[in-house]
Amino acid sequence: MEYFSSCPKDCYDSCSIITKVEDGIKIFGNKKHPVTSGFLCLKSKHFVEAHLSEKRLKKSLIRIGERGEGKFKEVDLNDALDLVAEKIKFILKNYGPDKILPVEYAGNRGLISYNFPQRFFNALGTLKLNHSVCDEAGGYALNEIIGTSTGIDPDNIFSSDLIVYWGINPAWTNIHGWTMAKKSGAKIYVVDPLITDSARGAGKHLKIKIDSDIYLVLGVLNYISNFGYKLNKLNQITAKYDLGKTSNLTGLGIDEIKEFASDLMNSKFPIIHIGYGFQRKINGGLTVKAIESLLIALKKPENFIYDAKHEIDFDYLRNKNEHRVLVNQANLGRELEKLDVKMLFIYNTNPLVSLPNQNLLRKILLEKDIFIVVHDLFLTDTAMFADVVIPAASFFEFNDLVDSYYHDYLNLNQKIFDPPGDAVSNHDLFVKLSQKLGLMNNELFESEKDIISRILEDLKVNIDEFYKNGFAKIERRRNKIIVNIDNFIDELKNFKPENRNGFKLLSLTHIQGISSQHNNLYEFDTFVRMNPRDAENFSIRENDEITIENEYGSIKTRVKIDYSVPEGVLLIYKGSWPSIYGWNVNFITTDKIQENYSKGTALNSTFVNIKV
Ligand SMILES: Nc1nc2c(c(=O)[nH]1)N[C@H]1C(S)=C(S)[C@@H](COP(=O)(O)OP(=O)(O)OC[C@H]3O[C@@H](n4cnc5c(=O)[nH]c(N)nc54)[C@H](O)[C@@H]3O)O[C@H]1N2
Ligand SMILES: Nc1nc2c(c(=O)[nH]1)N[C@H]1C(S)=C(S)[C@@H](COP(=O)(O)OP(=O)(O)OC[C@H]3O[C@@H](n4cnc5c(=O)[nH]c(N)nc54)[C@H](O)[C@@H]3O)O[C@H]1N2
Ligand SMILES: [Mo]
Repeated sequence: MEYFSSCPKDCYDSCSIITKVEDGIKIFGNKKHPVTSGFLCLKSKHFVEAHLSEKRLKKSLIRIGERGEGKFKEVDLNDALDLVAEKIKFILKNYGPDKILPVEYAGNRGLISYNFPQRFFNALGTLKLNHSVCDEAGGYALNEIIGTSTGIDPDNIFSSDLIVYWGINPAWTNIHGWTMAKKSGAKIYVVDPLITDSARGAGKHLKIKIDSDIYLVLGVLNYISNFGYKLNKLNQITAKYDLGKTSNLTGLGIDEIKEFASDLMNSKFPIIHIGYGFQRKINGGLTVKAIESLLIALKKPENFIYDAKHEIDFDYLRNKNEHRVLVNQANLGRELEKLDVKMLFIYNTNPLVSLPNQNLLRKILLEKDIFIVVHDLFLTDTAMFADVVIPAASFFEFNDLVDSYYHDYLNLNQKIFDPPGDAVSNHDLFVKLSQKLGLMNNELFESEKDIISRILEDLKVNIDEFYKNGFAKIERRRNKIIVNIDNFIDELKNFKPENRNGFKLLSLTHIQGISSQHNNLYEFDTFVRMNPRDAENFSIRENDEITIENEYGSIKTRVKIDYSVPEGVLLIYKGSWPSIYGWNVNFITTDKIQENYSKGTALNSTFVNIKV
């Protein structure tokens, strides 16, 4: 039998998958899907393995040991939900709904899996998480400077003659977009201080000094102003950045900068794909504005890719409640320190791996009297801290629709198997909880099937085609572009580059994992990578164990000497599970936030020292 699945992971590509169930389960990329185009990425290697894994949770767990110790007893789902419902009722009665915080994110981006649970929390009027650990700052920046963060449809890549990947490693994180770009025949630039696989595969790698992107933009703006591409209000600032000065500040050659600027001016259809990893810095939002200002000067402000919104009725999916108070995700430990929260309800996310400043977050969870519920497929580090753990279904076990923040195809995800044991989908969990709480609102009980029909009807999707192909193209939500560079100019005037002693620590995305997911199923890369010159200066050899420390904490790990990492920078991949490897990079990442950019994370603005 063949089914349509859809990758629901937090990734640009949102692939349409053909799942064949004969002797076992095999997955393939849907050949008809224009972005998936018949192949799947390396991380999909673990999807079937994760679904079938012996490590999957099949029973609910109730804590019997100390918090974090990982000692639980197995109970029936019904008993676990009774306990959770009683606790919620108690908190509602004695303290009020604003003492309950759902902590959730994009572990499953299915329209139902991601949004339906919010109907429950909206009905109760609980606190709400401000999702700020990923792309928030850059999105906010784009909205401020041009009124939208939704750029152009990547189907346009085939019409482009110049594609700039700025602060993104698409050969790893957006492999289908990268493949499209390579096929298009366009000249490809990668702007990155590291020699990534994308940099290796690009026509031109601008190996910029770390955190010097704003200078590159100012230098290019200065140069192209000679050819009539001007942002008049910026002239006073850009005038100071001639080619010589820009070359010094960025480490790029004068000819390289000139060639880049000329290519941008001469291109009929340039596209700049602005990445996510590099905007997780103190000046991240501002850098995104700077890159966009280049497109404004070129009179092509819409020619970027960042994220995408579609004409999907999210208010219907979540049943909006505008009165919920926001709690920031990127510095959750500090937020919980201030607030008197009584319950965390955690699903679709693994905060005790993924959030910065783990030492503080864990300390608060150990010290404060907070009841913790976790719904997950595995006994993650977060689940180890729970009072109640509920087993979750895999995406082969429920019906859903999956959109993309990159392309414009909505994918079908069909239920193929029943969940094992007591595992429940996000949808079914919140239906059951609503029943237990005696809630009456109809929207809390709407079936998967009805929600899917309503969304497809709303979007005017041709149903026959959709079920024949497994996907449909839908409308991108377009806001009018309204250029406003006034704030940007003020910020540039006050801009200070980050300067501190020690190494800059980048924690980046690995090709094989998907954030922390599946890192319990294979040997995760736990090396710290450093430049050979730095290693020599500290007399460090390959595989030596070193201590990396700062004001947030310290970790010990082994070194890989790697010339693709620039001097003065250390690189660790995100996502290792402390319960398996004893540490994770977030024990030393900063929980500083970009205050004026919707409190977006600055975790890649971490400075560390090393001890040999
Ligand atoms: N295989 C795989 N794909 C994924 C994911 C995954 O876990 N695995 N995760 C998904 C998610 S959640 C996200 S957010 C995206 C992230 O996708 P990306 O943004 O591609 O990921 P990062 O590796 O965090 O950062 C990208 C690049 O920014 C560069 N960079 C760092 N500092 C600077 C700088 O000062 N200037 C410039 N120009 N560049 C700099 C880094 O060297 C790095 O190569 O990927 C998604 N796709
Ligand atoms: N140091 C450092 N930290 C980072 C980053 C970095 O670059 N460096 N990147 C940040 C970024 S970009 C992101 S997006 C975040 C991601 O961080 P998280 O939001 O923690 O994402 P995942 O690690 O993918 O964890 C998702 C969890 O959801 C579970 N899950 C999957 N499907 C379902 C489901 O259907 N139902 C339920 N209930 N659970 C499910 C998975 O098993 C997994 O435990 O990490 C951030 N943290
Ligand atoms: Mo992300």
